[in-house]
Amino acid sequence: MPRPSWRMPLIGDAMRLDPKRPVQRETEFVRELGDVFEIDIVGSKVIVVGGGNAVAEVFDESRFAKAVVPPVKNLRDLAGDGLFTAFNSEPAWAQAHNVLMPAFSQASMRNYHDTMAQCVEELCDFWTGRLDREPSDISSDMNRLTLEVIGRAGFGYSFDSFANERHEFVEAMTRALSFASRTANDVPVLREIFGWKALRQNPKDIALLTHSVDGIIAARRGGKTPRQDDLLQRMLEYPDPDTGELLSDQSIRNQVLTFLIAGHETTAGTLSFALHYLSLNADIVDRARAEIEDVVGRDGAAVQFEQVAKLRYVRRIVDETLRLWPAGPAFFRKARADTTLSGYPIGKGATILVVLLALHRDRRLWGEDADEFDPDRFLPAHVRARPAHAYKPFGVGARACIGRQFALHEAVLALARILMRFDVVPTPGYELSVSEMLTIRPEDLRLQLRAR
Ligand code: MNH
Repeated sequence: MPRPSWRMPLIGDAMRLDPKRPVQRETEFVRELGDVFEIDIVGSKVIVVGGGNAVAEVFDESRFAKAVVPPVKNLRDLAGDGLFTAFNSEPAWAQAHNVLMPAFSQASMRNYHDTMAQCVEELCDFWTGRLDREPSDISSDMNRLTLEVIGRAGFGYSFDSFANERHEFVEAMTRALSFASRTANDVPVLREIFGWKALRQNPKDIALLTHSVDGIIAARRGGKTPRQDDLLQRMLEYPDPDTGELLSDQSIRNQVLTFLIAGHETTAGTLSFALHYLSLNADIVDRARAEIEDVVGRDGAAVQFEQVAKLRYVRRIVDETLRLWPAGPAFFRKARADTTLSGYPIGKGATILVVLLALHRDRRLWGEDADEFDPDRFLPAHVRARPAHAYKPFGVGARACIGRQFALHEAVLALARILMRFDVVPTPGYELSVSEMLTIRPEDLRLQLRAR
């Protein structure tokens, strides 16, 4: 199997990887080394897959499954056996999956729609109050929005994101995520030497996060916050149909932490990238607005639940954004048994990293203009003409994203409303650079919002 050149004793390829932008570095390796190759991070070997038929093989659930390895495994200190970080065999996964799946169906989005719409209005009002100031820090504002949405729609809890400049919960979460992400493919000895401050801070952050979440749960249990038909209520009241058991307190805490982490950074990154492209493409904005006027009307009316599904072009903007910059840019799989991959023999349990960032720009699947932003790639006829494995921003198999409908509904609604209320003006000369912290986001993206 191919591998990067200049591999060193003991530390393997660690020096050739980029701890700050690991997935973007691996994407460069795909260009250099091909669809399948191996990297060695201080003795642990990872097979990297970035395109071609190897991807279709690895997506086959009968031969491969999700692997919980670092950096995802590092998050277990925080979210334990919560849905995202559970090992496939852990009973808490199946139980929580059974209880929560119905709460994430398309129809269930009706329950969250008004809360989502309310949060989007608050974002727009927040921007309106600052129109004369310097351009907005888009990633940070999108984080406010998505955290507020998952907090309120999921658990009836507000972070007061549009009132607070800083929130200790958000800061602790950001540090904890960055800790889990940074310690992924660096050299352990150097981490002890240079990372001592973060090593001491991390347990404190985890304690604060856990404590806050326990507070949210206790408030609902004790009737201090109103009962509403949301994710939290479901976890407190609905037994797993298979076992007849309610989720344990520990499991509910892990799920709440999981949703706060998995449910906000990803959607925020997606919205930020989408606004970046919209700021640069007036023709795409015009087409989106024509559709929005058609579906919603032009009198500034609120977007209704049923209208979101009709905003097909806005949805294609989201789809295309998730192609170029899949918010979760890579995920891990493992071989269920001794097998072969692209003809190479691999052992049972071998770890495989699927690099979506590379797959989603594979010229053989997307053409020579694969780096261009073009929502029409997601016209139904074009989607049908591509193989199913070409596009997997929400992962594959039993462990694929449970929040897909939630994220798509929120993203389409937010973009529609933003385009109704504002012109999105780029900062001249801005060059997109992308930072990674398990998820990806545009770095220092600033846009001017002008009221229409
Ligand atoms: Mn989400 C799993 C991408 C939004 C909750 N999510 C995954 C996986 C990908 C993913 C990829 C699979 C990872 C793996 O195989 O290891 N998720 C996204 C993207 C967005 C997103 C690109 C937004 C855009 N996710 C959301 C939202 C929520 C959420 C919103 C919750 C409200 N995601 C999850 C959970 C899992 C997951 C929970 C783990 C599911 C499981 O393993 O059962």
